[in-house]
Amino acid sequence: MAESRVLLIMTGGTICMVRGPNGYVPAKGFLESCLKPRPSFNDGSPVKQVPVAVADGVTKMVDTLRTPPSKHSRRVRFAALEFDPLLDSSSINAKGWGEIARAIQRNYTLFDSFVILHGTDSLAYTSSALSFMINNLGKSVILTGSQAPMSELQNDATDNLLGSLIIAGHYMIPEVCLFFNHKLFRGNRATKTNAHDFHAFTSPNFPPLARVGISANINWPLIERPSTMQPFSVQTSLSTAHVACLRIFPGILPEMVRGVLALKNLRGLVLETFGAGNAPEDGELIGVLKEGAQNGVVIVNVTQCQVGSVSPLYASATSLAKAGVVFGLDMTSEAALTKLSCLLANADLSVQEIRKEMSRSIRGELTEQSEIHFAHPNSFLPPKVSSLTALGYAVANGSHEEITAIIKETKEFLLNEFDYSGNTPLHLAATCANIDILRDFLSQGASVHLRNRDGRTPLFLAAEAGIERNVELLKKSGAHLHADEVDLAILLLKKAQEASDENSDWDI
Ligand code: ASN
Repeated sequence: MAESRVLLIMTGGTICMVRGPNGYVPAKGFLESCLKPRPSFNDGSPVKQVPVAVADGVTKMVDTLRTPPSKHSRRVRFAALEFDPLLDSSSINAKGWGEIARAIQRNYTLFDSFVILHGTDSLAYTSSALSFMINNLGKSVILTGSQAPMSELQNDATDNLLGSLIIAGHYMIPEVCLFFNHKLFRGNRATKTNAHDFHAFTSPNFPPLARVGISANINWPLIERPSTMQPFSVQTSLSTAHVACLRIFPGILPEMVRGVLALKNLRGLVLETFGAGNAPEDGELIGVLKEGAQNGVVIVNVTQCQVGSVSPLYASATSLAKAGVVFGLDMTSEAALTKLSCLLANADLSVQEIRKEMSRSIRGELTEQSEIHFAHPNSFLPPKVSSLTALGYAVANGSHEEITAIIKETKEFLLNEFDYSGNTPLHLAATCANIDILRDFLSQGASVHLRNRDGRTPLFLAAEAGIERNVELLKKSGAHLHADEVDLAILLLKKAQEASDENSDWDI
């Protein structure tokens, strides 16, 4: 039966806490003490160990657990990597975000996807930060936590973790996501809006990417996919020490803003304004902001309202823009602050370039004005299956023109769908002599990590077919052999070697 491999990265938070004399504290050994005794996380199969990269160049064999089969006849095998010390998330900072990013990077080729367990207080900051720190993500990274610990009888930890594992183990959603209370949100769109209920997070300006009930309902058209043929990489440093966040309020004094802008080393400021981006029409206040912008501070305007965008609707917002304050449109403060910290840490970007990027969507974190579409009332979706089949034939015929026409006509994203034989279009293109088809699929965001019915990646098929150019292109786009394929590849290589040795004996 099919099995996915997921790495749980435990950073702390309520989900792993137990009662102590002074209140809840994080407890070590979550897998062993909380998950092993629970049948939904442990099907009771014999212990199996898998390699986990625990530090640079250091890999350790660790115990795993496996879930019972899902509705899709798939089991999810998972190992856990625990941070030391475990944190209440109110204490996390850029150093912790760097550690999470590095843990994903080290284990990227060893696992199908990643679930990060984290406290809820700063969860939206961490999920936003990671979305900007990770480039060309091809696998799912899902952050979750809980409002009540798994050690309590009534908790939301079981549902949140199981839902995250099910999504991570079944679907290739190449985004940093936040899963909570049956909903999967884009990580940089979510915000904590409730300190008490299980319904702790919302995504005010963007619909959930998925809802999980009896079955999972993924909103595929919303999923962002990498469209550059670059392998996965991470940026592990952030300039959080050079940014600040300031909330405008009635009666705010220009000297208060001046005080913040005068902070030594300040390079970025997120200004939380009223409504559609307004601040008091106070000449001195605007002058202070203008001076800050002229001194090179990137000042970004986001709204204090949960729903809606900053726009030049009112003269007040326009005055701020004229003073050099950048519109952050409908970004959350969490997204604005972490994006700014990430961009400021990139020495290749000028202040001007950073300002431009802050109004542009780089990870789906804001809605650019041009993205607001209205659905055509008569729009008609052709059946996915027939399009996929037609696409399969076109790839087999090497007919690039036909492929372009099918993709253009089909409203749904076809490239990560499995056809009747269990292959995605990328699997078919991997063994096709026309490399332009492969290049085209990759540049449209086809996932290099999906495995076909036999558990093979497109890279494996290209190598097996001996098409070197396709192998190189897939590798350049971040493809690697899945852990299960490596042993088989070694075996095949050995066999091929033996066969060629036999042939050469015979020749002699
Ligand atoms: N203080 C906890 C944390 O953020 C809150 C939680 O996880 N529910 O670590």
